Amino acid sequence: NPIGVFDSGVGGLTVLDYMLHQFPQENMIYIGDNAHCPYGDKTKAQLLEYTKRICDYFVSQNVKMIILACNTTSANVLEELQNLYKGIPIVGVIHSTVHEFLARHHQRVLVIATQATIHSHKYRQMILQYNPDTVVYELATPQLVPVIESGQYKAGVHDLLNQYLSAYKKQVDAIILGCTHYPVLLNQIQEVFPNVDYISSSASICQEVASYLKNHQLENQSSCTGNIQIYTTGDPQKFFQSSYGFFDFQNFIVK
Ligand code: DGN
Repeated sequence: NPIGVFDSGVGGLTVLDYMLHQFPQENMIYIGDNAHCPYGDKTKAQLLEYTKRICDYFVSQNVKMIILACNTTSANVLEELQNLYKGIPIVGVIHSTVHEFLARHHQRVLVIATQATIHSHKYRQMILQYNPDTVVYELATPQLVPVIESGQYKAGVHDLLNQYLSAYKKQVDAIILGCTHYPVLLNQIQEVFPNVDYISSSASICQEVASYLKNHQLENQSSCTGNIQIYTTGDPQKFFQSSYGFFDFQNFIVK
């Protein structure tokens, strides 16, 4: 059975990319919900409506696990989805990202994410629950997802990043990229804000997925390469163009 992976758009491809490397034999279905992108300014009710539609589709495809490759939904509707789809394990990205952050023993951190993720304060709450002495700054950076989805992020993004981040220089020793779109801009972010450690919410999920598959004996034992299907609820051509340059589609067809 496949693993279902979804995001509001192309951002979750940064998660899929890690998953393809770590689990090359697994079948996966990716959905970018571009018809409703960005998710960052949506209400909880809207997020639940959109994500239920995607999960219903995954159920019809008999997925063995669902990955919310999206911080916004991981922060706002994860528990609701887990309660609605009890038979299927549903995993978000925030828990594993916080876990990775704590393992690096930093004192002061800046979390950048969408408005809906920042307003949930999930990162702050979870970090402080484990390590109450950490200084956690939270910053909504709502203009980044539209810039990344437009595919036009090479020009002008430096100024935008500077506006967002300059006040935090010398204040933190780590930055959490709390949106799965943001690794696309990692080089540009590092130029504006060098000499800190970066923790990406796209990288850390694989460990959690690996343990789950192993513990529940759900690993695909086949030695074949997995079957990957990539769908968007928006315009496939635009989806392909937005991700051109950071995701290698190889032989995948976007539908
Ligand atoms: N990639 C989504 C996240 O990690 O929150 C971004 C959501 C959006 O569409 N703004």
